[in-house]
Amino acid sequence: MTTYFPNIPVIKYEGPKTKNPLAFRFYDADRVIAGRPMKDHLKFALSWWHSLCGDGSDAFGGATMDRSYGGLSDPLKIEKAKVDAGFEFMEKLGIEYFCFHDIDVVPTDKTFAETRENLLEIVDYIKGKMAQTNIKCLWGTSNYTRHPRFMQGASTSYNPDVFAWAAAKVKNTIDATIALGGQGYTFWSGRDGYDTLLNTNLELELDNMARLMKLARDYGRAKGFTGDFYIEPKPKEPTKHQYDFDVTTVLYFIHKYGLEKDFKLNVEVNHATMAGHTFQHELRVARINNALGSVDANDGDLFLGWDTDLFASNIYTTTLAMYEILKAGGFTNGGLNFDAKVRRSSFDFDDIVYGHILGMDTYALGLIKAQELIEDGRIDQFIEDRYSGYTKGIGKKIVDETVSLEELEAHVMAIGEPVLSSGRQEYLELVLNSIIFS
Ligand code: XUL
Ligand code: CO
Repeated sequence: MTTYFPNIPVIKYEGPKTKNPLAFRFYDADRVIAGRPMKDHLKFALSWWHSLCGDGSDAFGGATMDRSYGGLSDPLKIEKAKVDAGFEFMEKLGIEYFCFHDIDVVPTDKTFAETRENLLEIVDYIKGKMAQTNIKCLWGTSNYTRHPRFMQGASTSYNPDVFAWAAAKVKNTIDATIALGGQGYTFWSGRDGYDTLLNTNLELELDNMARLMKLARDYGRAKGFTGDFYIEPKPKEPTKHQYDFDVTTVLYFIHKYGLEKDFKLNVEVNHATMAGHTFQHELRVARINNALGSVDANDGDLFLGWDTDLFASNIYTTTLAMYEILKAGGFTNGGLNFDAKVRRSSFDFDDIVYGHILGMDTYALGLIKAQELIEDGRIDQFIEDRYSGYTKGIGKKIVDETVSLEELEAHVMAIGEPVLSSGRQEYLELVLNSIIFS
């Protein structure tokens, strides 16, 4: 059998002290943390697009990576080789899920009817591989950035024929996702946004964006899809103002259009920082609204500022992220999808392996540290104590909404100036450091 990663053995846990680059330092799949094995907390997923399709090209230059899979030229053979390579990769790394776009798995230069046929053929091929492994589909999505017909948006295009194209693609991708047993379908807005309001009917575009989501929901449910629909926030790129700006904006949208029973958030690290938020902020907002669905696990480069999709290497980010995910009760249908790519200069196939080992270890250590943070309890206790005024007296009346403005005025006259206590940020950062570095 052809191997695409001949230098790569099955990657095993060897512990933090190992010097073996092809081993995990922290990811120990079956180690139980807070009552569940690490692999169930983390639910790592391969992103088909970055790892199997990405060729290193960027806005400034062409491909640096050979993705012909051994010099193949027949497009369908390449797609099948990608499946073979992807499954070999996932088995060697112990990754149990994958995410895909429609255009990641089929040749992209065909008619709509040919593309649909190809999709059915490749889905069957993937199903065959799935039957021999325990690898599952986390979620599917449709791409509407690549083709020029979507240059002015997909469901938000001024042109209803473009809306129809977007809808037809969504239908086929939902069919493929259901066929693969996927438990999620993600909407990432592509070019749904605007560059200037001088040519844009903002109200109609947002209404239409919701209309396609309602059609997708009704179609998916009618076809027996029981998983979650996700919306993935992103503030900009490629448009100046993407409609799914951040978690708060998407929550407003979900509620305005009555989508809250079926739609959750797929929160991406790099998109959070592009919106001027920490990843923890975005996860917290999703969590307190019971809308945390899944995560695109990457990292941004704060100096560059654009969507760099780096593999995660920042333990602070992953510790505070896993803290939010643990507090949310963990993933149900969602997981950690590596929407991350190796740098353009890391052009060997083996670099994708190092990227995933880095990302998996960074999230595994984040999980370990997040659980230590929770068990340590000092930060949670600090917050509980800080707000304890709301559990008694006038504070409780405010929370219970049994107080009037007159009563609050009388309270002020009785107490004079409030007695404040320190927010202790530096102390809390010291506690966080002491846990991360212990
Ligand atoms: C785009 C992005 C996509 C989505 C899936 O910035 O993050 O990879 O995650 O379409
Ligand atoms: Co993403």
